[in-house]
Amino acid sequence: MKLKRRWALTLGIATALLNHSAMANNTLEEVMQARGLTQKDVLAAAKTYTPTGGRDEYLAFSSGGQSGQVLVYGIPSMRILKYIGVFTPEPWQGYGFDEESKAVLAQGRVNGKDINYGDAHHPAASETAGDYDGKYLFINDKANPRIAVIDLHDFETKQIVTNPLYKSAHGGAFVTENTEYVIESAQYAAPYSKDYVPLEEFNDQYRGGVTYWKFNKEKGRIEPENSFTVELPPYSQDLSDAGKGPSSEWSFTNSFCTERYVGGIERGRPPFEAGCSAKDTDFLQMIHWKKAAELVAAGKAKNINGMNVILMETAVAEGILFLVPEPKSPHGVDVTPDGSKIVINGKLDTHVSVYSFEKLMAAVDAKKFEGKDAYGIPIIAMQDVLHTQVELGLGPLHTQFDAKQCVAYTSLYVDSTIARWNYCEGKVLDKISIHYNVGHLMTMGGDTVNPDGKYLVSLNKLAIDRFNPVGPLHPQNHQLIDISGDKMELLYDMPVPLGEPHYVVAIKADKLKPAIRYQSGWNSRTNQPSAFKTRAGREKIEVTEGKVEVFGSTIRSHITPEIIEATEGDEVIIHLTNLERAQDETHGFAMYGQNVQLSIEPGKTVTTRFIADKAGVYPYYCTEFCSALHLEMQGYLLVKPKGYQATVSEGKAGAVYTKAEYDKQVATNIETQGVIDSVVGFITSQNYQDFPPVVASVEDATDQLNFAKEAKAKADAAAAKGDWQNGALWANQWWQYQVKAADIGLRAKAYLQEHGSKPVK
Ligand code: CUK
Ligand code: CUA
Repeated sequence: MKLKRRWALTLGIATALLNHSAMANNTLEEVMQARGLTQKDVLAAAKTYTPTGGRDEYLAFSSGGQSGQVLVYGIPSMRILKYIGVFTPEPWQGYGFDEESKAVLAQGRVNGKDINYGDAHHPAASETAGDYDGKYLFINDKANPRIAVIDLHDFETKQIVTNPLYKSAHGGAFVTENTEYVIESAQYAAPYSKDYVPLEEFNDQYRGGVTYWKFNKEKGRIEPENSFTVELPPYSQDLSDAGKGPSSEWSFTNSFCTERYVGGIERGRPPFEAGCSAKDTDFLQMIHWKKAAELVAAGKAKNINGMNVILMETAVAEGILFLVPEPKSPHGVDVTPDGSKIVINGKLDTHVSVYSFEKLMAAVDAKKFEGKDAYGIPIIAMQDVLHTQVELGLGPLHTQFDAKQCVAYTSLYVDSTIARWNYCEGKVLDKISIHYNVGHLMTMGGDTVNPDGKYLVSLNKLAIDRFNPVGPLHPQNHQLIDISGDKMELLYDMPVPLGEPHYVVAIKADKLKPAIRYQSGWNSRTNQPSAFKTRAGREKIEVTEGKVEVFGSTIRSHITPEIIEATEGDEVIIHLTNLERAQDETHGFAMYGQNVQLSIEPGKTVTTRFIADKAGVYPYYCTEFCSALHLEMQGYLLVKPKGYQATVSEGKAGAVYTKAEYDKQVATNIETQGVIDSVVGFITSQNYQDFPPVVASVEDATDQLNFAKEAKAKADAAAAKGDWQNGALWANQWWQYQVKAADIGLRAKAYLQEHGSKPVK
């Protein structure tokens, strides 16, 4: 509907411009009237509409909330481009179905248990010098304290690390200025040990913390052995942010429930929510991570559950950990682009508080503290470091920044508004209503040293009446807002039908360099050549006692092998390599009754493994409509009962062919060859070498034509012997290869025509 509407609008705009009375029944005015659109609506449509083949300026990477996935969409079109399976199996991508990706998910086991979801909150884009470099994305799982690494070269999850200390983790993922570390802080305090510890020992045995996961940029992997945690009191750590510029060696983490209140109405105690917001202030926890890393290197950390831990005692003695009171139950903590200020959003306060990093350092240097907490951590007085406090409205949650100097945007959850304000001068500039109850908000590059401004996305918790009703569970609503002018303007509502996204980051599209194929025979999860890769014509099946191992391939429109035989109880292992080079020629592989669903992108090698524990017939086929003969891309796994003796001879299967059918097929093939010759003639008459996708297609088509030649030779040989059965079958196979070659060739031809190829002399 949306697309149609937009087409109609564009047609309307074009018509109005050209003033074509011949198209009078489709003028912009008429469409606007028929659909009840205002001028403002049409302007908003024109600002977001992206014509066919058009590209977005930004790619947004949104948390998929409880779906444990990441969503990718374009800005300003708000078109969804991809879901990336992260903490959760995702069948389309074969994620959690092939052995290679199962190995990634297995890294996320908690106490040996598979966890099949994640509560994804905060994606973070890798940075170089404080700006997105478009290489990696990280995201946390709050429920099962984990961090995942996604490679933006192929938009796949490569690694999951599980925090061995925490039982939940909210304040991640946030990266330091050069992605030296990925920050993950705890949330609900719990003992570091896996043992039972009674709640009565909360103050002494329960702990929080901030973990700094060391990231190896060259390898694209987190190194747990080089990572460390700074132990914190059992305050509920909330959001974090890494410093920038002058503050880049520090990180900041909010907290709530510094009352250390333990609820339990079952025990006759007032509930958590009452006891956890009793005090007027909670604590901002600031950590000198650079110095903390030096302490770890100097052997001052203790190994707990395999993690380097700097105990609070050490952190205090070494002067790397400080507390600053902040208005009660704060939520987001956001460092300004220049790194000079820290904005604290007070969930239960109508103000945002802006702390000065310079003042913080002055207090640290002068050792000017107003006291210590129960764990001996020095407390810096709020009034000593406050730059300003600004009254914005009810429920300020998160802040992001504009390209314009000193301009920030803060989400107001209770008020359902977004405030634009000046954090240098401490004044409100503009407000816009959103629908409804915004959590995070995001401006383009809004958490980097170099925000672009331009657009703002409001991640609304409730959608209530915005969309067609779809039952009691509503989608979330991401609202796109134009922030380029003096007044913020709402442009678009995008329903998000997949969990509750918490945060999203938008990377300028030209910073991303995604691949279109893998090197042939690639294990994408380890980023290495697969030990199980197969080249064309080298496919094989190895049968050993109790095991059938297939080294197969897929290429339009054929799965090799077409028949796999096993005996009941055998372990069946199937490795498949997609031999295609052409863009977007992914093949799938699904099999009846075995929970097998693979996605094999060009060049990829994947493996499935299962026990054929029941005798029977198991058809398999390709699940991507890859060519005109996609439906014929099929085969059978035949699982024979133990000790099975054949009673039917092979020859009885299928139809019987005659000379007439052989002749008819050959005539068809000659005609088809005519079509191929004309396509090849066109392509080679053009400067096709200048178009890499076409070069790849030509290679693929040449392969198919070579296969066709081999099949033709077999057909000829059979015919020469008067064997019309095999003659007709091989003639048909020859035609199959021709069809594939023609299909690839026609796409290449279309590509050249669309991309303005030129004749070569
Ligand atoms: S949290 Cu969800 S709205 Cu996890 Cu960053 Cu604030
Ligand atoms: Cu391959 Cu359909």
